[in-house]
Amino acid sequence: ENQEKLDEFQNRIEAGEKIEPKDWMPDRYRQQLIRMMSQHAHSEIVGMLPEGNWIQRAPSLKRKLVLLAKVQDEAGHGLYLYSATETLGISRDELVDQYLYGSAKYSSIFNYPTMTYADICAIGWLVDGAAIVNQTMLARSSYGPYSRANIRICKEESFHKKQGYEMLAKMADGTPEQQEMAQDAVNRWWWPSLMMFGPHDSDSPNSAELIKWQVKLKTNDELRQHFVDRMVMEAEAIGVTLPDPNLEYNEETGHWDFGEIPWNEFWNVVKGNGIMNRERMKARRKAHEEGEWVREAAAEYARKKKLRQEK
Ligand code: FAQ
Repeated sequence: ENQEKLDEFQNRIEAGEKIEPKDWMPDRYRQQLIRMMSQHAHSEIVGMLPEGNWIQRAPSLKRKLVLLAKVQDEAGHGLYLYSATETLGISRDELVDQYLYGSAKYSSIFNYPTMTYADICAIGWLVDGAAIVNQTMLARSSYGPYSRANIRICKEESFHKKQGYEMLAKMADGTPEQQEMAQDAVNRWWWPSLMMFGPHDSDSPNSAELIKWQVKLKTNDELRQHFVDRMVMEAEAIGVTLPDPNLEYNEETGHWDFGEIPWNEFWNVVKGNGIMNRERMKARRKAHEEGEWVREAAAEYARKKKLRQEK
């Protein structure tokens, strides 16, 4: 690639301009975006499973409506993100194929089981909370379509987080059994939510390049620290405890220090060996395969409609 073009591209990035689909971009920028945006899209789609598991067992009509709306929003996020990824010159079929039958990743967090209804509360608070921290940053990303998709996603995620936090607060203020359920869910989801931000910066091969191109504006560790600082306050406000004996306010840095993340567990999940990895993939493949007739019918309808219009 010609150095002049690369320099011009870098200057545009540094001037804060958005890169749009028809603009020139380095191949590597395109490949990195396809990797990251499709991983994000797949995560939204697979992320419907842990919560979908509880729609039929929601404790009240109100909770059921809220959860239905939330899960439906995740589907919408997946669809905007697939469309945004397609602007980079890859088809939806290829993306789905890489995800269901190839080696594309999705977020580690969705490979944990949802054991009680309190898990739905903890997911809203912690998982959507982590997603907002990450995606508010991505809403300023240099690639226009990704940035705009994240602006919309964050608006919806804020509602998701609020509903989770509100439910968890209610449980934490409920009967002793409810309090125990709330605390147990927080204990199980805390460390996996910290892992959502990815490996430490020193072990993150993609960060330097993504930051140079302002696809990411902050590093994995910076975002994780921001999340911890915020969650410590929010946990205290509703009377739940974060399961880390090493959490301690550091006067010098002005941040909360925290204990060692179980990285072995993280890499094990990323490699496909988490508790729910196999089941999640099986459910997604089944849905895709059983939905084939719907895709065929839609394509056939589109073909006939076009023929009619041409007459
Ligand atoms: N899980 O070099 P880095 C949601 C992989 S939120 C699995 O640091 P990078 C909302 C990484 O891909 C969740 N794999 O990578 C919701 C790379 O492998 P590769 C989705 C992970 O890109 C809430 C390798 O490790 N959000 O869905 C993870 O600089 C509730 C080395 O890592 C996004 O995807 C992980 N946690 O930083 C839905 C946001 N972390 O690909 C339903 C967009 C790292 O080279 C219910 N993505 N890996 O083979 C990002 O911000 C970034 O891609 C990171 C990783 C931060 C995930």
